[in-house]
Amino acid sequence: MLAPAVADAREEREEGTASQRAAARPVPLADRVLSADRRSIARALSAVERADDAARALVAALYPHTGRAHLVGVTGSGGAGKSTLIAALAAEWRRRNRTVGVVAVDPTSAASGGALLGDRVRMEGLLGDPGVFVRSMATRGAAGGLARATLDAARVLDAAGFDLVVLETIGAGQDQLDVARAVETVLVVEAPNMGDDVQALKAGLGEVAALYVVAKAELPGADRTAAALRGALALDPARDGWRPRVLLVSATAGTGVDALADVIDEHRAWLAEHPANRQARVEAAAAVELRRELVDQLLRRAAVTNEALAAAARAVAERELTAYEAAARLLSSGA
Ligand SMILES: Nc1nc2c(ncn2[C@@H]2O[C@H](COP(=O)(O)OP(=O)(O)OP(=O)(O)O)[C@@H](O)[C@H]2O)c(=O)[nH]1
Ligand SMILES: [Mg+2]
Repeated sequence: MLAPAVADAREEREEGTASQRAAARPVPLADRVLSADRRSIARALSAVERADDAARALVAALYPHTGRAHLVGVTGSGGAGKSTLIAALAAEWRRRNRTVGVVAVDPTSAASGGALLGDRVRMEGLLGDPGVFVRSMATRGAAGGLARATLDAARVLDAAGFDLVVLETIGAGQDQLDVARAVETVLVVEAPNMGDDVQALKAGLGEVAALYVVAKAELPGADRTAAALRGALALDPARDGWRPRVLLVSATAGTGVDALADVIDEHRAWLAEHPANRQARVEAAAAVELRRELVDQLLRRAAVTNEALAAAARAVAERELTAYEAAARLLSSGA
């Protein structure tokens, strides 16, 4: 991600100092996040990554102070150019005097190690900027799952007052889709000639994507990829009145970034002009999140372990039990 190694190392160091000071300065962490104290933001993000009880209380305290930031989801397959694009966008937003928080979710951490060095160089100009906060989260196996950790991290940055909060997620799994549904503006990044231009639409992202970016647009094939996307979108009309856009951006050549920033603003303005639309979306996302938490809490209350769940799934797969029977047994046995 955008120099996560650098950003994390720095924030973690600062975090250590903050906890040493905590005893002398007993201001609740939530209050310090609200006053945009960077060390406290870093601590809060670590807490939501751990997803422990303290994190629940923290997020509850911050929650009434969220909803101001423009939440932007950036998704697409590995290596499509998401992080580089976000770095370029962040620089553009800073030129427009807007502050930016970024959360990059990396469920496959080790795999993208190669991109980190380059990102570090690209992000150098932003690293000392108090108007930018970058955090990468390796949420593989995070308690409570990727979607919760990601959305809670966004809430921390929202409450801390960042104007834009960008969530970078890879691919189109259920968790990523849940994240995409919960943000306001979803941007799908495609690289030229990846051969899967229409995959994003098939994977369900078409339902939520406000815009498609063909990244690395200076490379040959970018126009064809854009044309293929436009063709696919023409067959897949806007569901809610907003017609998804296709933009060509080369982050390295610096072309198309300002136009992209404009369209992201335009989308938010459109949402504001269509409050019923926006409300339906917010409520749908809340329902998804609530259902996930309910399942989580019910499983915990019934003391259903992952092992018991796996064993029950095997029994269902082997046709020893129907899923209905297996669920009833798990709930009654407290396995
Ligand atoms: N030619 C060209 N290369 C680019 C551009 N943007 C990114 N790249 C390169 O594409 C590779 C992947 O870029 P990233 O920004 O790390 O892509 P990503 O989608 O964030 O990757 P993951 O987070 O690992 O999924 C890197 O080697 C970048 O230098 C661009 O505009 N033009
Ligand atoms: Mg990335």
